[in-house]
Order: sequence, then C-alpha cells, then structure tokens
Amino acid sequence: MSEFPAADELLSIAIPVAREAAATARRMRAEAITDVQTKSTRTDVVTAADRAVERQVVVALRTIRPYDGVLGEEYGEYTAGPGAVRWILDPIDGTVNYLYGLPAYAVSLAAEVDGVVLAGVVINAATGDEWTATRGGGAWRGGRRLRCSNRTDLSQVLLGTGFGYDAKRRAHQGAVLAQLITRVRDIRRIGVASLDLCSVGEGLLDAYYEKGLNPWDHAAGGLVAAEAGAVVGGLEGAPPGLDMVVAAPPAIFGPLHDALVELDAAGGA
Ligand code: LIP
Repeated sequence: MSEFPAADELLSIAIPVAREAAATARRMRAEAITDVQTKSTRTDVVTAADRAVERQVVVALRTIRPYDGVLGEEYGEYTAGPGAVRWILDPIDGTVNYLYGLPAYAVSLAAEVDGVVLAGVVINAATGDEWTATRGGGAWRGGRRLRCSNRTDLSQVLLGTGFGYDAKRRAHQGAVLAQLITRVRDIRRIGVASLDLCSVGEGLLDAYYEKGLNPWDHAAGGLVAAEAGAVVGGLEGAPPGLDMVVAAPPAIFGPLHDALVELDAAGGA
C-alpha cells in the first residue's frame, strides 16, 4: 500500500485550489494591476496578484496537507517532509499578458512525488478553460479526453514557442527562429508555456519548444501534453528543463529535435 495519495486524489485536491486561485487572479485584474515590480530584467514583471495568488494556494495546500512541500515561482520552495508530495505552482503564468489584459494567463499546479509529476491542472484564468491530467489516466478538457496532433510532416507543423526576458538570449532565440520558420507551417507565440503545452495536448498546436522554462512553467502542462500522446522532453535524451522543453507528436519529435540541435536552440545566453 503506497503511502502517497493516488494521482486522482492529488488531482481532486489541485482542481478546487487552482479554480479559487484563478478566480482571485481574475478579480484582482478587474480591480487594478498594482505593485508592479520587475525581477530578472525590466520586462520580467511580477504583480501583487502573482504574490497574492501564490500565498493563497500555499495556504490552501498546507491546510489540506500540512507536510507537503510547495515550489512556487514567487516565493520559492517550502520543503517537503520525507515521503511528502511536492506541489509545483505558477500562480500566474503569462504575467505580461496579465499586465496588458490579453486573455491568456494561467494558474498552473502540479503534484510531484519522488521527482515524478502524477497530476496537474492548468486553468486559463481569463477564460476559465481548464486542462487536467493524471499519469496513466489521460489528459482532459471539459470531460473530453485529449489527443495530440497526428502530424508526420514538419513542414505542416503549427509550432509554438516563447522567448526569455534577457536581450542576449532573445537575440539567439530570434536567430534560431529565423531559420526554423521556413521549415514549418507557421509559428504561434502565446506567451504562456503552460497553455502552449496544453494546446499541444489538445492539438491546437502541433508542437512547441522553448528554452529557459522553470519547473512551474511546464510541470502541469507537460503532463497534459504527454498524457495526450505527445513526446515531451529535452534535447539529446535530457528530460524537459531549463535548457529546453520540446513537446510534439511522436512522428514530429525527432525531426524537430534534430532541427533544434542543428540550430543550437539550447545555446546562447
Ligand atoms: C512566461 C512563459 C512563456 C515565456 C515568457 C514567460 P511568466 O512565464 O510562460 O512561455 O515565453 O517569456 O517566461 O514569466 O509569465 O510566468
């Protein structure tokens, strides 16, 4: 008998907590964007809502499961006790969209046990659209089981990507994209990694790649994409992580991976 909750139980904890967090994000946006500060660069912003939503989620999770850990974008890690669940949270993924009022910013919450993400939920707080997944239990949206794209030709791929906040990194990412854009159908830049990954899971994008993502950006959305049949990984056998996250249908992952390696997409600043 495992001492860990089953994936379904973890998801049943995550969904209401994430929904309440999305409601707070939506309400605070409607009231006013306050206390806008910057982090790594002048364009890497954090608002009072980011911080309030993260505090709300941490309190809710630790009330339900006091010994669990939480890794959040804004307040870092509350370490877990032995054998505890580690919750991975982006309180508002797509903060620049949130700042501008573009209707794409997400609460992303995943439950990880011994380094393996077992359950995840991503909610577009602007629209209420919700994606969920459990390891081995599939990916879902609105009661519908999701399947990723079945593309086999890279030139027909609608490809999502994103860029960092550092100008030197963006220069390299732009140079890579300038080469890649002629090899695919087209590019989409939503500005929200968790929604990009859920879009791959739903087939709204055929594939996605991005360098520089943190665990809170891709933990939940990566499970949605993987449970919908996409291959989710890094380059040259690495797991998805800071160097690169790639999500693509099985027939596309290889050609996209090879193009990203050829173009040194994981390189640069
Ligand atoms: C965002 C990511 C997105 C990336 C943006 C930004 P944030 O996260 O979700 O994929 O391209 O530059 O990093 O900063 O809004 O939480």
